[in-house]
Amino acid sequence: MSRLVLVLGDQLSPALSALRAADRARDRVVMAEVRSEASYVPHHPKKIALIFAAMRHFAAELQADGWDVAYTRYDDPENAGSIPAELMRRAMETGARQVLLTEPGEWRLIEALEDCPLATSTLPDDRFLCARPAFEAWAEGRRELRMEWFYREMRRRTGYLMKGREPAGGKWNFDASNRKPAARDLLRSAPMQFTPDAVTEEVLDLVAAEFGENFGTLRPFGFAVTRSQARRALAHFVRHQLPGFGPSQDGMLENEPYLEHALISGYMNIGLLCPREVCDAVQAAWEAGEVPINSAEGFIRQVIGWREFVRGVYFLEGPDYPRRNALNHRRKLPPLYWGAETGMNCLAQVVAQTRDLAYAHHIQRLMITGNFALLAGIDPAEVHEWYLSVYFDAFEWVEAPNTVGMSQFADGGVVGSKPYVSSANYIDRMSDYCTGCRYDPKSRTGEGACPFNLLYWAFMERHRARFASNHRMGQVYATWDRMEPGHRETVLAGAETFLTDLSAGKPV
Ligand code: FAD
Ligand code: DLZ
Ligand code: SF4
Repeated sequence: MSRLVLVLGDQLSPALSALRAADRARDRVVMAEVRSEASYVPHHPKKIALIFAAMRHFAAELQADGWDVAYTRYDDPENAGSIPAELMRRAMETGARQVLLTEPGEWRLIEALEDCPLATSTLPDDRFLCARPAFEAWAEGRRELRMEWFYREMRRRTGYLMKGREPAGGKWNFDASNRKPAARDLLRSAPMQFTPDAVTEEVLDLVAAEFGENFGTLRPFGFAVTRSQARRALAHFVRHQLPGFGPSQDGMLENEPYLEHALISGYMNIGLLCPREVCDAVQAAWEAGEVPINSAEGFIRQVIGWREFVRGVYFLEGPDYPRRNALNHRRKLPPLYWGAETGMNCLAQVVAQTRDLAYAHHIQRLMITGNFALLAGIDPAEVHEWYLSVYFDAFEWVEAPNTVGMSQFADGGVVGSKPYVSSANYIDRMSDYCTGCRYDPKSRTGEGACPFNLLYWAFMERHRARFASNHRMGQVYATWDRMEPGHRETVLAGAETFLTDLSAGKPV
């Protein structure tokens, strides 16, 4: 009897394990645009359009390749509304009793499929460079999981940027030559964008009609929606942007959303590109002398290090991970995250960019929106839902460890050994946001004092019991304790007033 082969919206890879294990002559591929997936959070319209358009193109490619594909469109009157219900409907149609699938990237869907009355055969998702059991073996018996050690192991295992057993260039990490503020450059190349074809235009009309109320601007839409487009975007990045990636990767400039960033996370996360081919392209460019080691290493670390590490943590820590709240933060996410007006220019810029592009680069996510949420004590579950909604690359396996762990320290230190917080000083150094702001990044008291300065010290004081003994934070407490008691009280009172206003919905 034939089987059903499930292909999810983030599994659009011809070499997917479920497709490799299936029989093209007898089995039936099932793909479905469904309400349950499109509305478990209010996804950005561009994200939904990317997924639906890429699904439709991928289904057509499979059909051209001889597969029998049962594809359900969102507006199909027969649409059963969820992945398990669609599988049941297709099983009734064909008489199939067995479903072949590649493990989904989210506990929610793994559990929903476990409850499905059909017999499922689940294969590992081997598009990743570190299989789940390999990560578990690496983590076994370690007191702390630190990305740096995992990364070195991955360099050795994959051979990327290695000279025998030693790292190329003599160092594992070239951050000392990176981490520079970004400079304006009129000749800077942007990521490649694509004109929507008729298939994508039809999806855009559907998304405008069904999800037009969600936060985010749908048009113009320029994402790659096929593997061949995504490969062109990768080649463009390696040639034109990667050489400068290292030095500017932590910089932020107004109206320069991408700088030298690749804009390929979404393509990797839905399967249009696989991380191995991305790293192979970077390695080849470095070997050909087209890319300096600090840029090649900075980029490879994100892909074989952070990307694989956070996935390992997500599955190791279990389904409750996204709901953790180690610092007991309870404040509601303020409306400014959904575009309400704010005088804080850095937040206004990053939120507007997020609304328009469904994209912000790592430091914007970590040190602007994430930093503010942590300092202001926002409930990490609300922060998590926001990040899962608004970015084109957001899937829980990667978003939750970055948000709940790295950014909000709500996992109590699984992903990072100390919270990523900063006062305005860091933002002023790494961006030009402060120049156009009504607040003063140098000031801690008085009317124009930058809220980051007030909240930074209030955060430190609030969590003294937890962080004062952290050897990487001792210096911060020593600086705070050296300040005049009267000055400290003024700063803390200013923070309190600011937070009261924020919670009361007053414009800040
Ligand atoms: P580049 O800066 O060009 O980096 C290259 C690639 O490295 C990325 O494409 C990505 O695949 C990988 N990468 C870099 N940093 C990370 C990281 N910390 N974790 C995993 N992969 C990484 N990334 C997502 O893919 N999905 C998310 O939902 C997501 N949520 C995040 C939430 C927060 C709070 C933070 C701080 C980071 C988050 N990241 C997420 C990581 C990172 O911000 C994005 O991967 C990156 O901005 C994607 O843009 P890019 O392709 O231009 O990346
Ligand atoms: C994110 C998403 C959306 C918006 N829509 C669909 C869909 O209609 N059909 C589908 O198969 N997948 C979709 N996805 C991706 C899934 O949510 C994703 O597979 C799970 O979150 C597991 O990572
Ligand atoms: Fe952001 Fe403060 Fe700088 Fe304004 S002054 S842009 S609020 S860091």
